[in-house]
Amino acid sequence: MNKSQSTQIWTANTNLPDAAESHTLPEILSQTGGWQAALDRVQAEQSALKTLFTGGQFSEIVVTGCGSTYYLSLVVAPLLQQQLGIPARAVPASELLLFSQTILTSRGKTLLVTISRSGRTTETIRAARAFKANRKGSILNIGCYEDTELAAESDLSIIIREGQEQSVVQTRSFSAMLVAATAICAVLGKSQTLEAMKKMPALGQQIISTTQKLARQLGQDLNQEFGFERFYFLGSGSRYGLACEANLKMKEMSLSVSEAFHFLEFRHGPMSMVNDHTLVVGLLSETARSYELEVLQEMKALGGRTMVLTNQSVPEKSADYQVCFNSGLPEASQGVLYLPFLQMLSYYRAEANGQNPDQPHNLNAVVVLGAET
Ligand code: F1P
Repeated sequence: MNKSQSTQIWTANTNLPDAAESHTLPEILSQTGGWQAALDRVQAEQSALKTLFTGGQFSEIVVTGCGSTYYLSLVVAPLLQQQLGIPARAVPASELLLFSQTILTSRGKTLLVTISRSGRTTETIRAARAFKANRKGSILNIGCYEDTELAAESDLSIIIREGQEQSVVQTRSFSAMLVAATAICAVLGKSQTLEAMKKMPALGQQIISTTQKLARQLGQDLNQEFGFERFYFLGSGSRYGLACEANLKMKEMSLSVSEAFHFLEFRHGPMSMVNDHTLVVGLLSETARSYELEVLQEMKALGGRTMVLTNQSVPEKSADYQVCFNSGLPEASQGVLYLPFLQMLSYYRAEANGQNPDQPHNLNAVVVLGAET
């Protein structure tokens, strides 16, 4: 594919052979099983969720996690506020643990939503314990493992075992927990989208099978055709959390230079980094689509190559490449559809960089700290 080629909407149905025996790629390719399990789990817990939420009379919601699950919190908090009409914010568990007075108000009760694949991350456990000891409200936990220290602190746990994975990097777990959180928003917000969400696993599988080739092409940057050296992920609203997660995947798996920004923020300085070895990946919204497309057109004019992930296709002048969902889902439920391509992009970049995405440089699956000082 040469530089002059315009926007590609990839529909080719290709299941590329797994180039290297790894956990990460099979986990990415099989993730929609976890989506279905998440929907089933939330469906089964609807009454417990409604009892917890209505019983609590919460004046605010705080969503927390660490690393990937903090970024997942950044996706979920805007959805909760939008659908439930009460203030909701996302904070890293370390901030909630160490600076709770800057986060929790003394007025009213707080619903704390903890998100943790393992349920064993020390900061998240300690933050939940302190929240509980200070009788600040109730705790709703979302994770992938039963009977954990975090679950023991929680009033209700939504656990998706099918999200469990061998790889250190979160892929299948992240998307399963996001589907669960999105479904919880629908249940508590009394919207009808839970029924509409039932088509998500099939949609996700279709996205995976039709975009794997593009992800490999761009990720591996075959023959240095594009010579990508920098990756920027842009997202507005709840998609900013997805941009942060995509950035983390690119870093964790491939050790590439990458950053995430709110879409329009990119103009305010960071775009100085754009050159013809840059890929700017826009996670397009429906709400701010026209503003976001303008940013991408400007980045193309600066020499960057651009790619959009979008629910409706975009004009060719706005992007060199696009992945189009055509989901028929409301914007608030589309978040998980962005993930498979972004995960595959980082996986293939890692392969090209000779990195082992199963066991990223310097990282462990769970951060367990020593005794409290
Ligand atoms: C969170 C965590 C992240 C890290 C990586 C592995 O663990 O350790 O900090 O970025 O994604 O997971 P958990 O609390 O979700 O189990």
